[in-house]
Amino acid sequence: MSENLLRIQNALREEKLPGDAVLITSLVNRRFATGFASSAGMVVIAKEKSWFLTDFRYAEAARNALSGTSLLILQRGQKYSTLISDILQAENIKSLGFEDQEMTVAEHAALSSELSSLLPGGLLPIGSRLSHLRASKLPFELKYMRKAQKIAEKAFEQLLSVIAAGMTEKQLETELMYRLLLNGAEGLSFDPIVVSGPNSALPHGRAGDRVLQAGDFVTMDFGVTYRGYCSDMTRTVAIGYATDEMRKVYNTVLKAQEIGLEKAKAGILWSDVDMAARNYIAAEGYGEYFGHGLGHGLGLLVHESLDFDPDRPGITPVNGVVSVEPGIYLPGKFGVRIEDCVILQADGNENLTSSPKELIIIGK
Ligand SMILES: [Mn+2]
Repeated sequence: MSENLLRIQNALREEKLPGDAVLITSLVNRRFATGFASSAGMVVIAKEKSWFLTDFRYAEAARNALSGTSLLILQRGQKYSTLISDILQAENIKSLGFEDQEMTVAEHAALSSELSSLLPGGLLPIGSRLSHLRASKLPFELKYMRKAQKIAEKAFEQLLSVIAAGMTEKQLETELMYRLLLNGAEGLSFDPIVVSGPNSALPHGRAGDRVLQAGDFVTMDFGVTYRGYCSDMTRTVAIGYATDEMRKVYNTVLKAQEIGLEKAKAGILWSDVDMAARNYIAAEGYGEYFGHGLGHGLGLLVHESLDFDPDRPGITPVNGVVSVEPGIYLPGKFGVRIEDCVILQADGNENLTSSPKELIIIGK
């Protein structure tokens, strides 16, 4: 049985999740609870039992993948609420938690009209409690995230001998995506960012037809999934040469990242880590050019909450995974971002990222 399903059942028993049972409707939390990926389905988790509901398309795969969870297959024309009603009655479930942050108003209205009469204790919103559980990773999850990062790094290492003046951002992006998949990525954690020259001042710009040329910075921000778990990394390289200003900005970002990496650990306020890196960039005169957060949690999603305890907002979790990615973006000129991801531990962190960070000048 899935270890995360047991965590959810413990949370129900300890009343950290409201209700006699919880209904999981989102793709990410279905996968979190069961390890099984499907575009359609629901999971009902009670304190001792659980049920995976899906349709014909996933019946065979779910039967092979799931253990310790009962599988219920929707018949054609049947509604999920019919299967859920059967469970509620058979198991004497009187109150049901639901993912209020992952549901449309219309879906909630339908669920409410179909199930409320069976639930004297009500349909209870669970807020962000499953994302709190997700924030602190289990050993198997960390293993998948290390693997995802290794795949990305291998692709990046290969890409360094491919990048050249004369190719377009789009061509470079294609070369990157090809190598990510060839090296074992299950998928991409997000559409890569490949931006060059003045475009590198756009933190979330997309690759276009611009041709790489000497004197450019090229920023590449990318990640892959492995068994559902995401990696995320950013490197900025120069083409041909780098001016003194480019070197100064690059080294400022690198030093800010080192400050963040030095401070990142579990059990502290993440905002303090952010502030330490930010203060350094401001002291170097670039404060107004670093307008985004220092980092974000990641896991089954590439952007996840780092909060794991509603009573201690902003305090970092043991075995939380977080990016450390300062950047400086000078409009119309260039930008630099450097991103590693680390596993937070009580006494520091484990850096998942080992790709080099000294300034690489391509074709020099
Ligand atoms: Mn990131």
